[in-house]
Amino acid sequence: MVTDTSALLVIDVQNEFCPGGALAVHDGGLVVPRINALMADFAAVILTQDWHPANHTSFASQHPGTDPFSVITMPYGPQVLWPDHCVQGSAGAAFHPALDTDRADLIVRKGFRRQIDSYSAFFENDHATPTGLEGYLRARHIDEVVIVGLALDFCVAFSALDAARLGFGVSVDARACRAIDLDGSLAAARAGMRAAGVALVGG
Ligand code: VGL
Ligand code: ZN
Repeated sequence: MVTDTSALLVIDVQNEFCPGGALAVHDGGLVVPRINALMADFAAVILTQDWHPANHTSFASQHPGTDPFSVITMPYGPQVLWPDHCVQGSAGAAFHPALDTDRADLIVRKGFRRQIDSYSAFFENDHATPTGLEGYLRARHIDEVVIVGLALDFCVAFSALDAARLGFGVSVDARACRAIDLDGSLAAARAGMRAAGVALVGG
């Protein structure tokens, strides 16, 4: 449901997650027209941007002998090692050229600390270090978020779980999301979101 106190949260619709990017999500770019159309229905539109230093510890390239998509243990828990992606200021880190960024009230950058990854728009991967988005939403009296973007089974799901934990009403419009689907991660993300009370719309 869309009300004065609803925000649209658009997760990581960046070139890197679209065909041609280093961490391309199948059909990633297809979410853009739907997301642009949804923006008109919301009191607030917030974009997130994955934004890593070139030597970010989530990159397999920083751990000699490891392969992309393997998992290591970091002080804050398990961490998937990714191909280098969304390096600050790079073309891959830019928003998809067709995304209507003019409509955004706020852009949240995340993953900028070398030693910790940040999938969620609310907290880094220690589930404790805040990005500041919660305070922004509360200051604007937002109590409900609709989440869309890339990737459904990582940054969208982590954001949805955190939003639910913080007490926001949360829905995810799966028609405006696409997944990486690494080793069953999509099924696990869907189950986790449902268990947390997230409304999964359109699939
Ligand atoms: C993402 C992996 C690494 C995402 C970001 O946006 O889902 N996934 N960094
Ligand atoms: Zn990343």
